[in-house]
Amino acid sequence: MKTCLHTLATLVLTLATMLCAVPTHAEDGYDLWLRYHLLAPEQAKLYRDHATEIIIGSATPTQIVTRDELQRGLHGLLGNTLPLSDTVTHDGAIIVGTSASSPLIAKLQLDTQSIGNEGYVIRSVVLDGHTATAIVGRSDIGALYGAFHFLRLLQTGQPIDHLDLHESPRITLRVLDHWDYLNGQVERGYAGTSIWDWWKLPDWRAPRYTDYARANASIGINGTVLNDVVSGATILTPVYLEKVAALADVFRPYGIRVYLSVRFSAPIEIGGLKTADPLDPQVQAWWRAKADEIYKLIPDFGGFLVKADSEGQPGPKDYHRTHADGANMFADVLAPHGGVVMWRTFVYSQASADDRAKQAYEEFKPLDGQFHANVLLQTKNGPIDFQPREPFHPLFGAMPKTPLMMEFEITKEYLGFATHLVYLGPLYEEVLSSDTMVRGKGSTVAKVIDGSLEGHTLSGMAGDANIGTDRNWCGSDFNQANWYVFGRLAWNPTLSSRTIAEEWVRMTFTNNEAFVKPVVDMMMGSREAAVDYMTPLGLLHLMGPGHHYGPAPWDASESEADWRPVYYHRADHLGIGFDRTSNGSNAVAQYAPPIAAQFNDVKQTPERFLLYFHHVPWDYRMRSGQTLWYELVAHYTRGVDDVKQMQETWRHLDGYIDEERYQQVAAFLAIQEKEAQWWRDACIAYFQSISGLPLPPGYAPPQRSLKYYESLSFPYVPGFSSW
Ligand code: GCV
Repeated sequence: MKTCLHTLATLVLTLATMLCAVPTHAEDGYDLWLRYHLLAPEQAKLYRDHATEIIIGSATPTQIVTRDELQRGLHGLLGNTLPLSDTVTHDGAIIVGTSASSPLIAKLQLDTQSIGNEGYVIRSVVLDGHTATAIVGRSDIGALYGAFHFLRLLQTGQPIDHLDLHESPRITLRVLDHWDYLNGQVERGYAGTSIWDWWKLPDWRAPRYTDYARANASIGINGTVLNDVVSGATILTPVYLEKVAALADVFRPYGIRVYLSVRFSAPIEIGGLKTADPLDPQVQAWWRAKADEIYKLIPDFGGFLVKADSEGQPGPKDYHRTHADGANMFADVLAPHGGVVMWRTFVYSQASADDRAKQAYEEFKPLDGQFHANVLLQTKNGPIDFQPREPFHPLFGAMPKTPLMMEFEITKEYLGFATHLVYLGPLYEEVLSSDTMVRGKGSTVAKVIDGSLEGHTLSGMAGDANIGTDRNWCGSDFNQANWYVFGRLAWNPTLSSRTIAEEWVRMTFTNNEAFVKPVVDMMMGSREAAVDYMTPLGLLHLMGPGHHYGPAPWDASESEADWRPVYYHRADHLGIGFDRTSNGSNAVAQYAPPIAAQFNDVKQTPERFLLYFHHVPWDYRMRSGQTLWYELVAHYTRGVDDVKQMQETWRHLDGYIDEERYQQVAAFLAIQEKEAQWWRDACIAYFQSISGLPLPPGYAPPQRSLKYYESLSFPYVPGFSSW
């Protein structure tokens, strides 16, 4: 009888565990990583003693959302609603807030000097004779961030009984840039239309705005630029500013400030002036009045993002002024209100280009020291344009007197749109950990942008968002990881992308080790796979013209030379690659001398950047001993094989997660495989037509003719139209 009962109990426990591990209902991905599903019973049991009641300091809007998030999270994870309390009545209280707002926290006398205004301490304490967990910030926002961290510990199955965590962000401005238009289109958006329902704002504040704010706050994002950098001046009109103010109200409790992209020529377009010259007193007065109007509506408005003198956008050069003249005009009108200017360095003019890669440096480096204190120069991670792989931008480290802000692209404009599984963590990490050598070894890009290398207090990281109206926000479940890793690295750019991937997998899917490990491995290899099947060995910008979908290495149809793939790969019958050495465009000279020397020497250049810096013969001997042609074919082939391997991995994971998300990932991997094959075959067919070389033995020929690949056209690619 005893054995029978024992067997029955084991059966019930196993069944319960299975039910918790494998959701019985379909999921649509809406909850992102804030998916507070019931933990396995044995895990929940461990936590329950440390989560018995919630005590907040005062009922400020931020403390209320903090309390609500804790209640919601703990209810979901542990299955019971935690009572709210004012005093510690028994063991296991969670006390959250600041010492200014909570006498209980004040009593603890925790040292919060080092955590800054947005940091927090999470400490296991004894208070009034009871064990408790204190989540303490110097501001309400710090405490909110701490609460999200505490929930993450439970979501990822970590112990919470002896906590002593101190965290603070290393970067001041952690911002999402939305490339959203007022008509709902999203430039380079692959997840539906804009989540901002401008038409119904300010009266209808969709619940989704709050969920957006929760998701961002959970990873420390504290700013959002609502509109595209090229979206026109209408956003600055009173009708739209009211709508912007409504969004700012929703985001405020979550510590998220609103910013706007502004059009340089707005004083002409909506102000009735004849000029937008930044040194014209009337223009300055117009912007000053506009800034005052905005701050009246939105007292914590963050500031302006500006794309000027770039890709046809108006800017100070129209008036023979410099970028510094332009940026400083905005800086001066924002400074009295505490706002900043994020001035983009993504500039190139086709007229003067001998090498597009050099232009931002050439225009901005001489201006170092001329920008006012509240200007940041927002610089893309690489010198070209968010390619699957580029070396780090030479401006990082080159302007010691100016805060340089990182711009990463989260939306996968050049990396397979929504359907390719490409985790961008390794790309971001590769750039952030690159050594600029400007102040000797260890002068990493991360230290440039967090301000520590040159002692800047203002610092920033922006990510071009991949968010839209799709139910799963990002067009695919795995794309959510790219939003997540961006936020986590903006908080701390030295974190490892693997660690972040693991956190995300556990929170988004399951803690089951049999699932976590292979999925993290798959994510970590996914970016290299995409580089291999799209643009290996330092190639870049081989995508279809304008829309950037699929391969078109043959394309020379674009109006501007440096929008054409042929401009970038420069393949001819002798060899391939862009000579940026001292014999070529000399772009290498923009790097610090030790790096320049390395990139200038074909033998020292890492092979992943080979064709970015060098034009080399097809029979050039690679480190493997094989020819360049052989390696090129091998990389393209490996990329496809890697995707097949990802599919295989995923096939083994059926049953670990809900069917709905499982099936969509499987279907998208099939699309990725098809497109990876297309990329490989089209590129090999084209490069073979140039090199005239036979395929290396053992490598399959392209499935279709070059003519076929060249004939493909795609008039309705998402994320791109003639605007
Ligand atoms: C917002 C690339 C993209 C454009 C984008 C531009 C930029 O050129 O293709 O869509 O425009 O970068 O970052 O300004």
